[in-house]
Amino acid sequence: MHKLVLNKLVLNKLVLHKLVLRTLGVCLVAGAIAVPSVAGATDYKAGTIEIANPWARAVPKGATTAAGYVTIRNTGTEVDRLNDISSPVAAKIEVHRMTMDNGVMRMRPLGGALDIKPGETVVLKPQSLHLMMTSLKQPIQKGQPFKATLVFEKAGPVEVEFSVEAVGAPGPGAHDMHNMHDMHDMH
Ligand SMILES: [Cu+2]
Repeated sequence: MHKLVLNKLVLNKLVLHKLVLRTLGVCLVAGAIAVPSVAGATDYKAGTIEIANPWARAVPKGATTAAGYVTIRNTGTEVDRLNDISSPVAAKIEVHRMTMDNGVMRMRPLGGALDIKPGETVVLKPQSLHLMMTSLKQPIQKGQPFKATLVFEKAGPVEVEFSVEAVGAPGPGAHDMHNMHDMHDMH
């Protein structure tokens, strides 16, 4: 019963998401549900910047884009800025923002660097800020982590490893929604 209700919700969101993206002609990201988990944190530290939970969603075969998520905390007293992200898996990675616009979910590049203010924790998560990897150079497959480098204005470059969760996974280490893939193929 619980599962049925959840599946229906997910399906609705997938349909909406795809329709919107198709209409706008922007990049396609695997369907999203908004229940991120904080389990299985892997922490990195550089200067006053702390990075936790880098993870990405696996994408179906042939997909050219994928979304990644990460939590960034600034424990310092000055603003820092995420200036660049790169990874061997994608030609380009940018920060995207997802917003509700008249009841329609849209996403677009942040347009400029991502600021992390003193004492602030910026959470990139499904249906919110995310890392958009485009022109994938290799498949993003469940259980096959990949490396990426986040370059901060003050903290400098930080190499992190992204875990890869199932297609449509709500968060890192969340229980496997084994039927998501089939549902994704339905439309
Ligand atoms: Cu995006």
